[in-house]
Amino acid sequence: MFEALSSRLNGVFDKLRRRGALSEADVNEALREVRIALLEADVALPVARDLINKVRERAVGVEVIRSVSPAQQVVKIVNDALVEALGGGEGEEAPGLDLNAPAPVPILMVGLQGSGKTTTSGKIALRLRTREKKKVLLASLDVQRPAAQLQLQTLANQTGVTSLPIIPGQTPLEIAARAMDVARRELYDVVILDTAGRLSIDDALMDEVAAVKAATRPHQTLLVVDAMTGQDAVNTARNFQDRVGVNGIVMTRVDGDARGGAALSMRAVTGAPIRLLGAGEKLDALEDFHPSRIAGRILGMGDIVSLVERAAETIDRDEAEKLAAKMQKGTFDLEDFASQLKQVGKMGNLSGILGMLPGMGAMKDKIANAKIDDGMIGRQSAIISSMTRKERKNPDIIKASRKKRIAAGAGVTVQDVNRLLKQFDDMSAMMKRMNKLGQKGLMRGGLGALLPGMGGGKRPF
Ligand SMILES: Nc1nc2c(ncn2[C@@H]2O[C@H](COP(=O)(O)OP(=O)(O)O)[C@@H](O)[C@H]2O)c(=O)[nH]1
Ligand SMILES: [Mg+2]
Repeated sequence: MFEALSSRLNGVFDKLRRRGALSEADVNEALREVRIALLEADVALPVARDLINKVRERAVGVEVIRSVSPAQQVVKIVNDALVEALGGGEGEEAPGLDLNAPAPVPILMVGLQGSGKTTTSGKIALRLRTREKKKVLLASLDVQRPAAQLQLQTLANQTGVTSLPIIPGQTPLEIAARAMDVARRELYDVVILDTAGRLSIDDALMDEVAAVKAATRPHQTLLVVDAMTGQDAVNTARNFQDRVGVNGIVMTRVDGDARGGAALSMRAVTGAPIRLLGAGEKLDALEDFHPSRIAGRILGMGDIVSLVERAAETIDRDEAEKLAAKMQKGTFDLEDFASQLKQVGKMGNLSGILGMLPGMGAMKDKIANAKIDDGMIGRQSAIISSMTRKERKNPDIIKASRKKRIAAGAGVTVQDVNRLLKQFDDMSAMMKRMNKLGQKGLMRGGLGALLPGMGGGKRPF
């Protein structure tokens, strides 16, 4: 669905890549074109504006990475901004369905008529039955169209799951209550409640859906939207979010030639993640939504993105290796400590940098949980900055009066200075111990010692 946007953006970046060094004007010109491309793809205006601003901010401050061109870096920056707009980043990859609740887990399907609710209900049922071995009950609450309940029953037969027996004359609320009742008694894992749509948003529809939601307290309320409807899909989503409240979006008809902007706007407009994509009429045409893969599809420049990623990693690896060598020689001083802090601060994400070092896999999660406080890194850097060169090379000379001066210069307390010196001491002591363990252990311990609450030098090896 992103073909048009993709080829527009490709054009922009091709032009950019033909330049060597990029001036600010080059970047601005490229961003103007990216903005137009986004708007033409039906990305909501505020969303496009945010995305461009984010990219501009990051492109300006970008550090030059040797072995990749500035244009390539801009591609990577745009890629990352797209991933974020699509709801990705920070380890959030393919949210999928959330079924983490006591059985029977109710899933409520809502949306306009013809958006694909009933079809998607069947698709989800099939997936849950086959992939996750769940016992699924399908129930149609659509009493608007005479054939609607039969349509779901047919789908249920095709997918090999049970559908709630039809009792003519029941209201949607009565059907929902009966479905939950049957599910509880017959020990179903999941109940999918397929509601009636309308041609457009109206109060009766919203009230009905809201009443069903209140009565069944679904764990997932999935809004089904038709990607082909572009901006309208976004408006529909905003409406449903305001009046019913949804916690997931399924975008259907992505197999068509929709312009894709709706997908890019959904997260920003509704706050809810796109969880699944409908990519055809067949019952197995259901896909997980992977923000980074989608961004990759839009930009079509996966090779550049990974090139820049690798190059950025190399820099930090070089730096880390240099530090490790110093540690080994025993010449690691507070200046190196500061440079290590800077590296950590620059990466923003400690688990990123640590993850590159050998043997760090197991620690990564712990680190992610440790919640490194940016302020701490800033404070520590400030403390080291207000030392003299001599003090940094030889921390032992830092006694009470120097500590007072340093603390005042960095705007911290003497305790803060003491804490930093202690940390450095621990680290030095650990390095001596670890000299026996070889470089791999050194790098591990060196960086690990920076982490608050991880034991620093006291961590057993
Ligand atoms: N191409 C395509 N068609 C779809 C998709 N999802 C649903 N449809 C079709 O859209 C039409 C309406 O679907 P339906 O599930 O009845 O919509 P509902 O009114 O929301 O329940 C049907 O003809 C479906 O086959 C999809 O992902 N791709
Ligand atoms: Mg239907």
